[in-house]
Amino acid sequence: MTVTAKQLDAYWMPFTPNRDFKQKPRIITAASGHHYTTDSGAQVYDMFAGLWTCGVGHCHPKIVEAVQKQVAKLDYAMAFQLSNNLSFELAERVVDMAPDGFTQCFFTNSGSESVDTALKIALGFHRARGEGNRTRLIGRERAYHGVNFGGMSVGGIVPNRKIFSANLIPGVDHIRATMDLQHTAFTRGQPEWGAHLADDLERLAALHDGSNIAAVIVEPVAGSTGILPPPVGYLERLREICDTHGILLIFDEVITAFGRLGKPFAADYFGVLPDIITTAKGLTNGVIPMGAVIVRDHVYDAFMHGPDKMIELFHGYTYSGHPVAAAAGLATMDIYKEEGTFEQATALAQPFEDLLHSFADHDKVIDVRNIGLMGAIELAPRDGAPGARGTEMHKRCFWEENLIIRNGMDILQFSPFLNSNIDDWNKSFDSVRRLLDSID
Ligand code: PXG
Ligand code: PLP
Repeated sequence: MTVTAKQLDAYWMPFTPNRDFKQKPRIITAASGHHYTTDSGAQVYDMFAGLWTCGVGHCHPKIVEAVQKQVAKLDYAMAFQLSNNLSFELAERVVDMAPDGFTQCFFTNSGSESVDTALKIALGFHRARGEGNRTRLIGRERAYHGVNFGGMSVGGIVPNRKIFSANLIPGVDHIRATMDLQHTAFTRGQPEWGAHLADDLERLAALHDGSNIAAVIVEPVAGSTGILPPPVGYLERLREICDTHGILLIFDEVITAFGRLGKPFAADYFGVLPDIITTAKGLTNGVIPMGAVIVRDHVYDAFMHGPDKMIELFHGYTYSGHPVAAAAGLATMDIYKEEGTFEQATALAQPFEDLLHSFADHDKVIDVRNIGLMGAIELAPRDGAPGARGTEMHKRCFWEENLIIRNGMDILQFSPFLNSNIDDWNKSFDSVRRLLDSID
């Protein structure tokens, strides 16, 4: 092992059972293309593309070169009242790729920061237009919007909120999650059932009066809570209700942006236009931390009033628009275009769906869900031990099959590369089946 006991002890790992992990650590020391190398030299196939991050594969030579060059040329430049050329170049590329009408981009360093930035922009937008009473924020149950206080508050994951219950930001409500296995189990793509759940927003608008609501934030496809594609008509209905009441619609596209559904954004895929889009992950292929909040012109324009020598939005990060991250982002945008990454992802969606749904009749499987290159196989929990079966699958895939899959409790999740080889998938799903047959 490359890591000493003292080193292992020193690192408090994120979203990981530390004591269990440190008994038998799973440590990656290198990566190339679609494989990791472990500290014992094993080649492991990555069926999660990093953590939804590395769509075009690991250590893509074009990104590596861009980062190496940039770090030697301009390592950092003050981000407030000064900037670097690459941040502007990347902003232009991102808004050009975004749906029509998206005209500005604010840089952050992660999805969590993008979400909190978007919520602050929404509140500032209404205040700037003289509607400072619009302060309520609406999230959804079973949503993940990162771990900062705003995102956690609009999020809907109980363990993430539990110990902070008294400190979540005030004035937040949640609409219901869109999934109900009784109606939706084993659906391929978007379920027919569930558009009516968007009417929860109408109910909250009636309760609070719509004129007090600033924004609604949803993941177009809920990702980390187990791949929940939106019911047919659901996002359209949300948009409609937002329009009726003057509420801003925020799509949290930290996972879905940059090709995961075979389009630049989920907004393109579903043909529904939000007012604000949050991104991270695929913006730089995960190589350097970076996120972006993309807004439509009316949102930016609302801030561009008042004394023109004054800061319009009192918000920003030391590393907003970091030049090395921007270099990674620019190289990533080049690759998406030159390699036709989104077209590759589109072509892979059907074979991916078919492979996933070949598990539908397995006796341990209670649901299979998929859209684009996001997929989940939900296992029946073991009696009295929810999550145990899923966690065992994750660990045994790694140790016995040299394969990375992710589990959220008993939901096995798959986020393959946008430029995957189907042969690798066939092997990977054979591995999953072998283990699923053999575990309790
Ligand atoms: N919003 C969404 C929709 C996300 O998926 C975040 C915000 C937060 O991003 P950062 O960069 O702050 O982590 C995310 C992140 C999983 C998993 O298990 C998903 C995420 C992160 C970690 C694990 O699916 N998504
Ligand atoms: N805390 C302190 C003491 C700081 O000086 C700063 C930034 O200057 C921050 C937090 C915020 O850091 P960042 O801009 O990297 O988010």
